[in-house]
Amino acid sequence: LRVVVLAGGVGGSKFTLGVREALRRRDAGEPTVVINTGDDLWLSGVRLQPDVDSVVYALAGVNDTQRGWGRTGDTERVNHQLQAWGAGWPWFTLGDLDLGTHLARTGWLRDGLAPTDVLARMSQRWPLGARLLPMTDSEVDTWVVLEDGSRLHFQEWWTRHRATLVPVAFENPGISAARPAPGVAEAIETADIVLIAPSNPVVSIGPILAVPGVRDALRSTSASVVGVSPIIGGRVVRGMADVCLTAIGVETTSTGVAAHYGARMSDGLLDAWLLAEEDAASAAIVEGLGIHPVVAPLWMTDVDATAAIVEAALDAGA
Ligand code: GDP
Ligand code: FO1
Ligand code: CA
Repeated sequence: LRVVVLAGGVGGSKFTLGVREALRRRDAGEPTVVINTGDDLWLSGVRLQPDVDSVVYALAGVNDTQRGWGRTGDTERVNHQLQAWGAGWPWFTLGDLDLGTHLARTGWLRDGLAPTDVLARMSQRWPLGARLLPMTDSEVDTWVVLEDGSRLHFQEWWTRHRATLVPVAFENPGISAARPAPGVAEAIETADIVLIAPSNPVVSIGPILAVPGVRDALRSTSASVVGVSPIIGGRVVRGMADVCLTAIGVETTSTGVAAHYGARMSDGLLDAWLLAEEDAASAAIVEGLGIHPVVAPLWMTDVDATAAIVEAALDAGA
């Protein structure tokens, strides 16, 4: 079964673990995961790719599940030195093990490898059970526009200010000149099903959809496109997606996000949408949008629970 997942970081990683498990149980091969690179930034001379690293570390089983990012059991000896030099950002932690990743990646980039090839190299270290692709090989970092017109990198807005500065827009400068990374459009066009992970619709899924060519591939593929709500009972499960959704005029509800992605039959993307049991009453609204509603437990409490969500999504897309 040719499954493509559009994913961000923490939510995307958890979901991807469930997709891998569900396909293993069906002996149906490995998923292709298209990962958001809008979180990426240059810091202290190294290139960070937070969502890419979240997915790699989670599939490798070496992710810090408490913090939701970085390596489990990491230390901060080098970070203390960076802070002592006044290098980098005082509010941003670069773990020692994590720095190994950033140094390896930055070295390969300086050798002329594209991010797609860097990720292919990284994927050889552990048996990840999935094919990982960045959404694009161009640098298209996400920047947050504030009410006074000032702008700051998404990572500063989130890690320094915890999304407390009111955003009015999110931008990925240069994305209009970007192209899907090699293999991305083809994977979507030849897929049997495309799953939109319950990631942040604005800063995780949004940049992926904003890469010229991705939306066209999603609209022209014969695959079913099935989305999973990141909102349960009118609330985000974690993070700042509510702040992001409000900034772009989308209500923080399962139906609001479904309407934001839109129905394939009316110039949008979705064939089906998974709503949590807490939102079952809204299924009729989703149906009214021209999107097939599927009510299911949507708490990704562990791999088994997530695999069950994926089974419901695969059945919806069959
Ligand atoms: P980030 O890049 O690290 O912010 O992670 P993502 O964008 O991939 O995922 C963040 C989103 O995942 C948040 O909006 C959460 O609401 C959502 N999320 C996290 N855990 C769960 C869960 O158990 N179930 C569902 N449905 N969504 C979840
Ligand atoms: N998130 C934080 O809240 N504080 C940090 O100091 C921090 C460091 C960090 C280093 C590498 C990396 O790949 C991710 C890191 N994150 C940190 C998470 C990062 O902000 C993620 O982009 C968000 O969690 C959203 O995906
Ligand atoms: Ca992210």
